[in-house]
Amino acid sequence: MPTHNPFTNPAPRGHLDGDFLREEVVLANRNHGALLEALRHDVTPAGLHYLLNHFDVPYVPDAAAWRLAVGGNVITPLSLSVAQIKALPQRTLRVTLECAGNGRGQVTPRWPSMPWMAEAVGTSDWTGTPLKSVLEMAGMQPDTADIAFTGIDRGFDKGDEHAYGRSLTPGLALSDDVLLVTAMNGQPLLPQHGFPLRLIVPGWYGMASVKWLDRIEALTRPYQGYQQVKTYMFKARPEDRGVPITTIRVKSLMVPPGMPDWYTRQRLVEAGPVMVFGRAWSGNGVPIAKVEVSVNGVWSAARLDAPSGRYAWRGWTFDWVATKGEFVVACRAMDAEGATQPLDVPFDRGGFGNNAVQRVQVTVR
Ligand SMILES: Nc1nc2c(c(=O)[nH]1)N[C@H]1C(S)=C(S)[C@@H](COP(=O)(O)O)O[C@H]1N2
Ligand SMILES: [Mo]
Repeated sequence: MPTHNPFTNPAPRGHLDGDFLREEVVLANRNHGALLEALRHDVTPAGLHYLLNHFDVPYVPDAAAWRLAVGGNVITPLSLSVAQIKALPQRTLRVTLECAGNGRGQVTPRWPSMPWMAEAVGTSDWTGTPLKSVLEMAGMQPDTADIAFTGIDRGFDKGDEHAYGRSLTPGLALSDDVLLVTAMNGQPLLPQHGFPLRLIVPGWYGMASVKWLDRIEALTRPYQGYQQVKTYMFKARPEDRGVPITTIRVKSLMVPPGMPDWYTRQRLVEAGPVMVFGRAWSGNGVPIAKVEVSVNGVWSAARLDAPSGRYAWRGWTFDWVATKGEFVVACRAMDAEGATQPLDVPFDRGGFGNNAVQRVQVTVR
């Protein structure tokens, strides 16, 4: 292990309002969001999918040399090439990924980190091998309590040096739908999305879907990696122990109607019939039950498109007859368990899980 750590005493960082810091702007340039108009695509073209990379995107010139180690509390430790993993039965699942920090930039006061507004979401057809097949090949010892997944990307956060890693309980890891993925929308993974191998955990916020995966380790105790226990916790107060962030909260977004002003992104719509289009999704495979649209505070039901997969967002449309004036258009989804989006931004210290309704200011002429 390296001994020298220049970041053990990081510069103090605190909540703030107003102007974005230089550090936030740098993160926003590295980690782009989806363009909201791209919500139109059932499957987000890979180049329009949002990105969240904590450290650097690894350079992997030779995928044939990649090995996934499966070890720890297993009966048979494995070292598998990508070709060996792909030779096992494959599945494709349409999955909506959303970053747990999506909407952080709208929380007040705001935690300085990746300052997402609303755009950290996308849907892909992910192709891979069920994780279960590989875990069964290795054989989990019966006292396995947790399974850790580590990528090759490495760096520091709050003075803690680590490779990006997360864990799943054996129950979830052995479910049919968690995949070891090699392709996104029928193409090899792009470098920034985890080439050559990543995990996809459908129904969970994106942090669980570890990219550049090179090690799986069965543990007899809960995993204590930085990204598992030091962040991705809901906290209202600094002294809170925190509630681990898991599955995606119900949410909807619309394609902002009309045309934008380049700088302010304010919208202009011509009077007359306007079709408002959007998407709605929830976590853990829970279906969307209802979407409503509000025009200046009056809510009406939107029409839902047919579902396109248990873990995929659902399209919706709303016919608005726009008349001259100033309007705030908002949308709100409810899932089949009755969870609905809050009207106000929920406070969380790290700015996680903001699923408040989206509001778009529109001028009709
Ligand atoms: N190895 C590794 N995996 C990772 C991350 C990372 O920084 N390193 N970021 C996670 C987070 S927070 C999210 S939201 C998703 C984003 O996936 P995408 O960039 O392919 O959209 O990847 C997750 N997997
Ligand atoms: Mo994320």
